[in-house]
Amino acid sequence: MVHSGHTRNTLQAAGVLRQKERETVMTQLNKAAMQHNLHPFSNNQELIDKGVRVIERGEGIYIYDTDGNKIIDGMSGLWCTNIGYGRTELSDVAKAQMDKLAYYNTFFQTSNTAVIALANKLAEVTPSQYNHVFFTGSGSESCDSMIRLVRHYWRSVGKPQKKILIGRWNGYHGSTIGGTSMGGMKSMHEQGDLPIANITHIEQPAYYELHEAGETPEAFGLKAANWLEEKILEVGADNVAAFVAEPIQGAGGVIIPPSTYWPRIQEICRQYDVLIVSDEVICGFGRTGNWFGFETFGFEPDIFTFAKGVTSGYQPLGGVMLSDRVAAGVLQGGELQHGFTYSGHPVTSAVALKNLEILQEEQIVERVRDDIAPYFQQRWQETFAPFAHADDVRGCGMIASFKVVKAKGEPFSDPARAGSLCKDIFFGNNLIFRSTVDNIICAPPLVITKAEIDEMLALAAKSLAEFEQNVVPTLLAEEAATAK
Ligand code: PXG
Repeated sequence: MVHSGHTRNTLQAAGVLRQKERETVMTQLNKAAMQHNLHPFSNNQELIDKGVRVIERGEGIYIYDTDGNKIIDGMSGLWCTNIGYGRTELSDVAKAQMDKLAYYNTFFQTSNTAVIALANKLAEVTPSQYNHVFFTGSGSESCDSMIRLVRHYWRSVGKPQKKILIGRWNGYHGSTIGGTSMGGMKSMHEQGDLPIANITHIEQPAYYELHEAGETPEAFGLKAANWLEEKILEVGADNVAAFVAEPIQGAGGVIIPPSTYWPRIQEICRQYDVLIVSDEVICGFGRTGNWFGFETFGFEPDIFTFAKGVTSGYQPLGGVMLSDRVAAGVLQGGELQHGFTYSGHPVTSAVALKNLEILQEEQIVERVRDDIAPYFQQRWQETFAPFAHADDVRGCGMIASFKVVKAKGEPFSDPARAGSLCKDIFFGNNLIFRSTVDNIICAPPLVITKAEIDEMLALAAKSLAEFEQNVVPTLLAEEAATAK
């Protein structure tokens, strides 16, 4: 995470970029990082000159870089290290499994003991109607597999014309061709001639951005859900296969739908015989205070995708979980023409199983729901609501966000730049939060303690005060100059 040229100049002008950071940015290792490796979602040309931070080690909620900085990881890596760093139980089972059987596949009438145990465990920790899982290596592969399974299901049950999947603008379902198409990131669609055929999108349930004056969140939630009905009627219910959405949009900027949204979505999908797909890649495995986001928001998907938290990021693994209804359709559909070399990999499966056992044995999900998330959310509100340049202070479970704004209710004219400058200050203070447009986002490991929450939020408050003091005046002056 390196400052863009423009950002860097502003920070230097504002005296914010730390001497230490300037000195460490271009160590040999940082330069080497960019020599042969193209980085995801990065301006790789810019990074060649500016270097990157090289992370070497992790313990609990902390990571350490090669310059010796101790950094609070307020993002659980990329929303995935749910049980925190450094749990040697997971490396122990990985080694034991590699020593015993490093690889075998689940194609052509074979299986392995690790994947059998993991599939059983997933059937156990999910509500009773989910008993079949297809394994992949990532969230993106899960979303691609989901698209194929949805269409295969409708073909198998004699409705092959049901092909259209409806997603949401600004949703994120990964970076493969199917995942990018299903997602609603227009800048991603532009790089690759996407979406593919028979995928369409509706507007997101973003109350702050889209509500009308005087509209309550509950009324807005119903209106936003009804956009789905309008789309189904527009393209014809007989053609619609599924509605695909994250319970809370994560990468899209922590869009938490009003309580009325998901129940109405479920009603609409049942009425028009449209499958509900919940993308649980971020919300799954305890993040929202239940095992799955759909439990928090009160709906029952026909299919859900998962990845990230299933292994706490210790190994790359994802999957698609089918309800009994969908599984029955898929099972009657003949040979499944789909699969990855690493579907049901024994090592990733063994690590996932241990991770799920830890979540269960240490009652981490219950602790999030009853104790640590309520504390985190209360402290989040207390910390950021008083700031003049923070608005829409919000959260759910162990996800929280606020917007950096010109004034309450009034965004900066270049909101993405303001968000990025703010996040850079946090990063300079050895605290990793993420920014999406003007949303500052935090999703720490679920095992964070109350003392660590206090430490993290004290550092965050100090960083936001620095942003208000040192950067906001520059941004306001720039806005004033452009307005003239
Ligand atoms: N679905 C959802 C809901 C996701 O959040 C994916 C699918 C794709 O998963 P893989 O494992 O293929 O990356 C994701 C991934 C961010 C960020 O900065 C979010 C994700 C990945 C990278 C960065 O918010 N989510």
